[in-house]
Order: sequence, then structure tokens, then C-alpha cells
Amino acid sequence: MERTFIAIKPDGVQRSLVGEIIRRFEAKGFQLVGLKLVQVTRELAEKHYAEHRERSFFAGLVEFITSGPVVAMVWEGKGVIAASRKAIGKTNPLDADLGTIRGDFGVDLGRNIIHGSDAPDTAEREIALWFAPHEIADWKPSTTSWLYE
Ligand code: DAT
Ligand code: MG
Repeated sequence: MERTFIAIKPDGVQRSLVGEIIRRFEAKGFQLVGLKLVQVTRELAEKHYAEHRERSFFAGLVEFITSGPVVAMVWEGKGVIAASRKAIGKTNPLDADLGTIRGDFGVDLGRNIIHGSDAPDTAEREIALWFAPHEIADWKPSTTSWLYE
């Protein structure tokens, strides 16, 4: 089964959106297999956003993601990587459709609430970066046969 890395950024935590965001993923039928509140170090932030190292906004991005606690999660399910990106919405909250997390709750590009892995290789890299193997639970929800045929 596919897995993805999701992080509720400091703005999402400060704005009390943790419960609402977890509710949406649970309600869709995705399964929580990893969850922790993290005070992100500069080192972790720079590794996480390594692909953006050369961009002008990189310093601000690292500053922001280290500015308060982040809720780091691993979610599992059929097509969960692409489905999460859809549920999260476009990078700029003003461009994101209503009904998406960024579209419903955000305004500014630098305060876009949530991160989600964008492809299978990024998901694998980010899960390994943020979670130790023992922090990920292998479990089978009792509802599985009512979600999957
Ligand atoms: P996403 O988070 O949708 O995967 P991304 O990987 O292109 O978007 O960028 C990572 C984060 O960097 C994004 O959530 C917000 C910030 N960001 C992206 N483009 C930016 C820009 N042009 N100016 C300022 N911040 C930007
Ligand atoms: Mg990205």
C-alpha cells in the first residue's frame, strides 16, 4: 500500500487546524501510520527543502518551518500521494480551489498550512528523513473491507 509524508506547518498548528486536517484525511479513508509533533531543526528543514536550496525564498522557508511546532505524519492508502496533493490544493492558497485545505484556510504563499509529498520517490525520501522505522506502525484498521473491495 502507498504511503505519503504530510506535515502541518507552524501556521496550521498555531491556527488550530490540526484536528480539521486529520479529520479530512481520516474521513477520506486514509490510514494514519505515523504521527508526532516536531520542533524542526535548521538541519532537518534544509534537508527537507533541499530541492529549493537555490531559490530566493529558501532562507525564509527554512525560517518559517523552524518557527514553531510542526505535526509530522505518515498516511497510507490506495493512491494516497496524489489524493493528498489534491486535498491540499495548489501551492498558492489564493489559486487553490475551495474544498481543498489551502483553498479553504489560507491566503498567502508563505503561509500555506500544509506540506505533502509530490511523488513516490519524494514520499519515500521524506518519510525516511522525518521518521525512524520504529515510529511507523504497521496495523490493519477493522474497516478495511468496507473501504476496499
Ligand atoms: P508545494 O508545497 O505545493 O509542494 P513547492 O514544493 O513548490 O510547493 O514549494 C515548497 C514551499 O515553498 C511552498 O509550500 C511555499 C514555498 N514557496 C514555493 N514557491 C514560493 C515562492 N515563489 N515564493 C515564496 N515561497 C514559495
Ligand atoms: Mg513541494
